[in-house]
Amino acid sequence: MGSHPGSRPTDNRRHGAVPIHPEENEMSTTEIDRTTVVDVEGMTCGHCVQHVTTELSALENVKNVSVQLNAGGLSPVTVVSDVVLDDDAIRAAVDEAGYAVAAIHRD
Ligand SMILES: [Cu+2]
Repeated sequence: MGSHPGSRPTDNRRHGAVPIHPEENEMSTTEIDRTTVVDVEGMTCGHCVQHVTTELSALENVKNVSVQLNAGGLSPVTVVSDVVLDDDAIRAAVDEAGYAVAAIHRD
């Protein structure tokens, strides 16, 4: 260590000055997608899907919500997020939409 020739002024030249991707410049340090599947009870139509999607999408760190409507049964709702979601937050959101959480599965 410390035995560099010291006579190389081009040591800090840049590799073409590539700009940082502007959209990745937010506050995401770790980009690991977490998938949570929530079995929601009581959804019967597209409006139900809309309500649940809206409420879950409003949760912090949620990136994507997709509902597989199973009218009259349990509809699996897949929630993709940056971090592991809190069960209580999920239940509260579904409850807010007017439905019940039957189960929460994580990959
Ligand atoms: Cu409905």
